[in-house]
Amino acid sequence: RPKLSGPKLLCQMKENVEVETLTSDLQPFSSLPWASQLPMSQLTSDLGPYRTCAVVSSAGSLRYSGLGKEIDSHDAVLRFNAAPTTGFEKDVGSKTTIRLINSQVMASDDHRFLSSSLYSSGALVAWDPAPFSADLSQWYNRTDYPIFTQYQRYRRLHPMQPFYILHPRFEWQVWQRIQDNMAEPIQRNPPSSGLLGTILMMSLCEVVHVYEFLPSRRKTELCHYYQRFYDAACTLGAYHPLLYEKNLVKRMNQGSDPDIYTHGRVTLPGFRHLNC
Ligand code: NCC
Repeated sequence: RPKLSGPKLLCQMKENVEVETLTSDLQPFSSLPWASQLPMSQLTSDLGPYRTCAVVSSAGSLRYSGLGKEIDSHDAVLRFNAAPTTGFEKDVGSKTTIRLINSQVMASDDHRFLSSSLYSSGALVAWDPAPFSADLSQWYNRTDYPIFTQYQRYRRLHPMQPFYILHPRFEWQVWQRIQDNMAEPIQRNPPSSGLLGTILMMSLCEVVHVYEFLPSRRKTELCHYYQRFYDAACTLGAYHPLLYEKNLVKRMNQGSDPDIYTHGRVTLPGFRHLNC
């Protein structure tokens, strides 16, 4: 299979991937008693468009980066899971426009999802590793973690905060883009939150800067900038096809290599203004 160049890869992504979220009128959810807790419209019609956006990976290499001001200067900032800003403003900034969380975070006691104020700024977007077929009824009855019960509980406590759930089709469309651009078969596990969030922001923004997804010279085995835990698998991947995701992002990058090396910064175009 011929290796697609950056511009072709970007166009393939734009044409084959659609950020889709669950809405209250979607079957089988529409016939459930709690359907009205789901948003009436799509995330992409409610949020943005933004001019500049920052995606902040949770990588340990953000520690001592001093990137906080630069990150906050964007019109919108996306963060992941339980990644905090308090106490780390100098390195990661303090603005949170969107927080993308996996269903494990919503379910585990450690993250105090229902009670911590960490999750209360900006819009929330949740996802769950659904079966490959992405059949909604099948998924609903067998989610990886109890995403739907936790969603209902959270909505009751914070009814005014925008909160979306990604359609599993989206995660598998992104997965297919990775697989179609790799010579070898990759594991059938969904992409990491990092890549899902990056594609999400490319759908809402004119320019997207992704920080420390492709590691800079600060590359470290420290897993997260906010925790004293060391594991190289956080950067290289185990469950997620993370190394392949990074390969793909490297090929789509429109910024320079020194930008990666010194700032851990990748520059990606938004889909809207991309000429294909
Ligand atoms: O670690 P996690 O991801 O929350 O990180 C968010 C995204 O940042 C990128 N990253 C992170 C660390 C690192 N050293 N390098 C990186 O590039 C990745 O793109 C990552 O997706 C997830 O994807 O949702 C993940 O979630 C954690 C965990 O569930 C949450 O942090 C909550 O504790 C997963 N860890 C485990 O299951 C143990 C991780 O595999 C993926």
